[in-house]
This record gives sequence, structure tokens and C-alpha cells, in this order.
Amino acid sequence: MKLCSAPGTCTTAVHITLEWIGQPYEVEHLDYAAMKTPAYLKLNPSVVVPTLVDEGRALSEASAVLVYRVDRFPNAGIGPATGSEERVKLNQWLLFLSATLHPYFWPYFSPGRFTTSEADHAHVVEASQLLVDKALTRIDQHLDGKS
Ligand SMILES: N[C@@H](CCC(=O)N[C@@H](CS)C(=O)NCC(=O)O)C(=O)O
Repeated sequence: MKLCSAPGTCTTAVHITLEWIGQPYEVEHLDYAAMKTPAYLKLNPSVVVPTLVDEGRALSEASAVLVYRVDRFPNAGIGPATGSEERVKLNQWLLFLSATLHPYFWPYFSPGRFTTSEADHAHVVEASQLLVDKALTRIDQHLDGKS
């Protein structure tokens, strides 16, 4: 198994599960230039990390990779079985993290991708912070009272 990763990104979640599972794996660290090479684009045409290469297939989308790992290593105890109520909740929260919280960070780190006016960067960052706060508040509410 090989994880195509970049330090300090959302790939960390997949990396953590590789450690939990305890099977041999390698990690290749890519910078943004390396994500655009023809070899990597073949693995992940979306030009992002993570990509997990396993059993001859290249899988992308962090949440999909995480669920794939739960199913591929059912005895590793890293997630609930398909069909269980817990699995329904796992899917819900994984999607909340990858489809809601994660994109809210993009304008914070890369305001230039969300406005063509450099003068607006500070406002884009500010708007991003409000959205991140909204999503983290939702998570706080969910975790409140749970240990
Ligand atoms: N929807 C994708 C998003 C992946 C993504 O945005 N990865 C970021 C790192 S956290 C990335 O590779 N960014 C490269 C870029 O934006 O150029 C997923 O959940 O895997």
C-alpha cells in the first residue's frame, strides 16, 4: 500500500488509519508541483492528495478511502460494519468533515482562489473563519456531554 500525501493536509486522517491497521505501507510526500506530473495525474486527475494505491487501484477522496479501509480490514476495529446504525453515522460525519468543514478552510488558506481582487483577500479569509466556526460549533454540539 502506498499513500500519496502532503504534510499538514487532510491526508493525515488516512495516514492515522494506516498506523492503526498495522499493515506495511509507504508514504510518498508530494508538493503542489509533484501533484501536476503526468505520473500522479494518472493516479488522481483531481490534482489533490490523498491518493491511496492498494491492490492495483488508486483511490481518492479522503472519506471514500477511509471507508474502503474499514471494509478492507474488518478485523482491525477501525470502524463499524456496513448495515449497522453506527456505520450510517460514520458516513454522515465523514461526509460532514470532507464535504462541509474541509472546503470551508480553502478560502482561509488560498483566498486568491476565491476572488480575483487581491484587495478582497482579507474579507475572504474572514468569511472562511465564520464558516469554519459554524462547522466546528456543529461538531461541539454533537460532542457535548459525550466522553
Ligand atoms: N475532496 C478531496 C479534497 C482533497 C484536497 O483538497 N486536498 C488538498 C490538501 S488538504 C490538496 O491536495 N490541495 C492541493 C491544491 O489545492 O492544489 C478529498 O476529500 O480528498
